[in-house]
Amino acid sequence: MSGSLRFVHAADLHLDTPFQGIAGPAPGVVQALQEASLQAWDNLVTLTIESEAAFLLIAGDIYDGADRGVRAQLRFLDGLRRLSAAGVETFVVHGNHDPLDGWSAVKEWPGGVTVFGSDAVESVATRVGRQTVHVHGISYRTRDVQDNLAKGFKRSRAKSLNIGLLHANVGGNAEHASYAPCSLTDLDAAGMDYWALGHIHKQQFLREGGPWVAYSGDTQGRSPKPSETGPKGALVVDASGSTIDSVRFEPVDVVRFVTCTVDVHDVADVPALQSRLVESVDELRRANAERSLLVRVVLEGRGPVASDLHREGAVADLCGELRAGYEGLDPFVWVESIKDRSRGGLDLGALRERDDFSAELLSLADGLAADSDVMAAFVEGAGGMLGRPGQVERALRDLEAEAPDEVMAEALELALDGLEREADR
Ligand SMILES: [Mn+2]
Repeated sequence: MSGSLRFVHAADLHLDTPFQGIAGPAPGVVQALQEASLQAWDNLVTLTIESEAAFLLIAGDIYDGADRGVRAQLRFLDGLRRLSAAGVETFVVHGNHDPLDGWSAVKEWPGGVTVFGSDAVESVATRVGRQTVHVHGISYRTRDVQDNLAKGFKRSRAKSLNIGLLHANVGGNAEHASYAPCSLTDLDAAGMDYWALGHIHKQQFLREGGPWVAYSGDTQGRSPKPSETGPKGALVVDASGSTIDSVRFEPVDVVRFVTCTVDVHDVADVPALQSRLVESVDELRRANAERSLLVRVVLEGRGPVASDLHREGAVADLCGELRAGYEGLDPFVWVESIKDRSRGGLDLGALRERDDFSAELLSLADGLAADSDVMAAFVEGAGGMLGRPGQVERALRDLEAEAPDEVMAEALELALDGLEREADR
């Protein structure tokens, strides 16, 4: 198409990232994870070249830490050289994970690479065919930038494509640190046609046109957290003049974190649950073909199998069986963990009507549930009473900062389950 141009927007490469929160992976999985962020970068370079993009935008956090490793830097440079040799320009800003005050092994960049400074927003004009494109950007000088950097951006010329390249928390996303905080209104005021943002790892569009405001997300998932699961990649953008025609997501990730949620309400027993899990994981494999998978299984709902799962070691054994079933596959499947949030098939209504210890326990819990502050204090106090604070802290952290009422519900369920099982004997 004459008069049109294509570019690729990526961010948060976190090259050589240490992976977090993954329970005891097999050796092959560890190795694959160590390579994953670097391979995702290679894939991004290939995607950019093969899609015949004119330039690549990288919106910060190329490296994971300010003390960037040589391995990550050499791999990054290698990709930039490939882009340069293919005639593709690259525009880079640095973010909170890789501010300019960090150490750099690279003193000279290949031709066609622009690294924006941190003193003020810089504007670079580049020719793409018969069009001029203005890319505006600014890097973090140091990790903790609290200035509203968006306010320094200003459109260059009315008719050409204007792009803002920035690493920032727009709109106060509470799940991410509030670096370079700004609002959508600040971004609008700058008069850009496209905002290429980095920092938020979940791909999202804050606005689809007038102007486009996009987070590409990170290029490789890093943990089982919700913002790190699912396909990870870059945005391929087509524009004509100052109009954005289309924006499409392309995955470049190598290992994908996925969540397999199963409701146990109609699962009769442990073997039935195992079959159900294999079915669900196989479905995930089909949906994510060609990617290695790190699967977190979450069991929820109320059903008879829950009390079997609450037995010592049951969940760990089930996890081991699942792992064994997927051993030796390429791309691999690794069941990272099973989070058991299932509840037994207890009839709480009937239980409340009784006149025994279970009923009294439930009544005590109902009383606590009436006041959330009292409940929170109780949960904290109960942890201290167990006398092994380290272990309790770990257990509570494992509940992933669940609200006190959820911790309470789980504790109550376990206690009632145990009491009822004793009564059955
Ligand atoms: Mn990041």
